[in-house]
Amino acid sequence: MPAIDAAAFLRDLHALREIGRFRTGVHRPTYSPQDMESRRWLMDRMAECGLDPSIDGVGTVLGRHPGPGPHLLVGSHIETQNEAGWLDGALGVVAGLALARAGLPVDVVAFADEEGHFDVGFLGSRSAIGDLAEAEIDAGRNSHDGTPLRDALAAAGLAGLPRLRLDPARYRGFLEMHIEQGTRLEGAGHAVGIVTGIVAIWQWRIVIEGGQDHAGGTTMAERRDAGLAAVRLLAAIDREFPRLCGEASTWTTGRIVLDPGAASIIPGRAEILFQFRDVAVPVLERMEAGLRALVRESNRRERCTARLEAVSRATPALCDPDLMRALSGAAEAICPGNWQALPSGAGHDAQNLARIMPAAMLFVPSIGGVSHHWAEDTREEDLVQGLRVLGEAAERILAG
Ligand code: HGY
Ligand code: MN
Ligand code: MN
Repeated sequence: MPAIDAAAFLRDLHALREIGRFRTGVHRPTYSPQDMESRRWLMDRMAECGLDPSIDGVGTVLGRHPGPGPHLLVGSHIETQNEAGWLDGALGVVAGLALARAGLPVDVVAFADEEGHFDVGFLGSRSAIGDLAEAEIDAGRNSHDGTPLRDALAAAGLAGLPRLRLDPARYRGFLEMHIEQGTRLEGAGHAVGIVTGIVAIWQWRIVIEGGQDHAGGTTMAERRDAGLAAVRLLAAIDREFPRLCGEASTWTTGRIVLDPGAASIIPGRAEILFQFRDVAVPVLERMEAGLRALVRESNRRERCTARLEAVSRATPALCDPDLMRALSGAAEAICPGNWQALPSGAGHDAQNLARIMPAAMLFVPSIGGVSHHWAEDTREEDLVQGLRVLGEAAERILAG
């Protein structure tokens, strides 16, 4: 068992929580001043743990272990959703610091923009595995306010820095510790989850053009109400998708913007951010075909025009069996019977790392399953016990 310093681990977590604090959570959108402060904070902690820190051209922070291999790569992300949780992402990075502090030969990484504040999709981890063209950065926009990604990188002082490219030969694999962001572990009374597979998120933008007009003078028969067309299309999706989906598929409309958004004006334009998720590509393809058919049907029936744009399509991943065996062996040794295997309904950087090296994830319970909300939380004993399982598994993998 590696000599884990639990006090230092918790101290780091709570210190990071104070950077961009929002109520009991954190507000650290990618490249915001508080996000860049957290990246500098992380680089200082990496140096303290004996790692050689660097930040790359899209803001990914890597702490390289100076010693001989074999190595493990351990990490996650440290930016957060807006006004969201203190553990989503941060837990996996700070856990990596704790393993380095315990003397394990690990590189620690915080991949930039896992949370998709920019519409490139997994910007940092896709760049690090060599799956991001410069043209995608040129075209990237902030998903909330449309700021060009190039402008955001320049404002953050990252323009012109080289982009990290991971060498898979350096690593036995990638481990990511993360909160579950669901209720399975808590519901089963288990303290540790060994992730079997990670869903892909297929993200869409649907733009509906109607006719802005007077809310009173325009009769119901002649108006072209983009808002109503949007609501009818989303209702049609919700009726049809249960017929097309897989056992654990999800679909979510995260945002509907009506323009001009005034009480007495018929909306001439509606913009929808819609996504669906599954761990199997054939199911994702079936849902895409269904979505396209429903958009065509809307254009047949409505006096408005709906346009479907694919924003990003991630790749689902199955976790590496050998790494999973090390994690479950460590869990059985440290908290016998108090763990289970389960799929991830959330997307994670690990699903990209799995494309170039063995990758696996360890979950700890989320209280009430709450995440992507400032009330997100996990019991400290679960955080520490999960870290001990991660450390034991890392030691087994490195000794293997
Ligand atoms: O949305 C997700 O699954 C991830 O937390 N960004
Ligand atoms: Mn996350
Ligand atoms: Mn998240």
